[in-house]
Amino acid sequence: MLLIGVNRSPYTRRVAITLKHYGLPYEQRDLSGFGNRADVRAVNPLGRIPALVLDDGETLLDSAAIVDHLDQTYGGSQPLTPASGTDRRAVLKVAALMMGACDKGLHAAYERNHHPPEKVHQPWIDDCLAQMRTALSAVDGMVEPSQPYLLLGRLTQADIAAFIAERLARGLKIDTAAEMPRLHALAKGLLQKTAFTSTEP
Ligand SMILES: N[C@@H](CCC(=O)N[C@@H](CS)C(=O)NCC(=O)O)C(=O)O
Repeated sequence: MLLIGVNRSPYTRRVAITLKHYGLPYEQRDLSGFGNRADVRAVNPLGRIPALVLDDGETLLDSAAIVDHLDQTYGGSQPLTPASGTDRRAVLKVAALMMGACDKGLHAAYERNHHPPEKVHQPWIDDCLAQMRTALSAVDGMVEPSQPYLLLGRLTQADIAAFIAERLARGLKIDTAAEMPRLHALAKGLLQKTAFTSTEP
């Protein structure tokens, strides 16, 4: 398999961690959505990373669709997203909150990075970061400090999404150690695992 994207993208890293967790061999092309527009659009007409090119040449787009495929195909009896029922809904809910938090964080970053200074609208940045904070705080409230994982007593896509969102938040100067200390500690613990360490950008 070929993963298109850089791991400093939270969406790409979500896929990279999933591939590593399942022990799947893959190559990676370190392309970024803004830095390598033509190359990325050749793979994904929307111009976004990540994309995953399967061994038969099929290309999957969007981290949610990619991890869904990986969980279904390689998850066996313990997929990172449970196949059905309340456990599946619980994992998908946390993943939705955390991936949405990443979206809001990136909207805030794009406002600053893609506008001339006189056109940057600070209230929009503040609003996006406030939404990111409330989503992170909600998940912080779900962390049981004595447990290494959020749900089901094992690693799930909820943990992976929480991890990448916490990392992005820190990159955006949100002090997660002070504001979301349980989530911060959970992410620190996850970084002991090879799938997380080996995908550091
Ligand atoms: N919903 C998508 C979001 C992907 C996304 O926004 N990727 C960013 C990089 S972090 C990107 O390629 N942005 C370029 C652009 O939107 O033009 C996913 O989960 O894969």
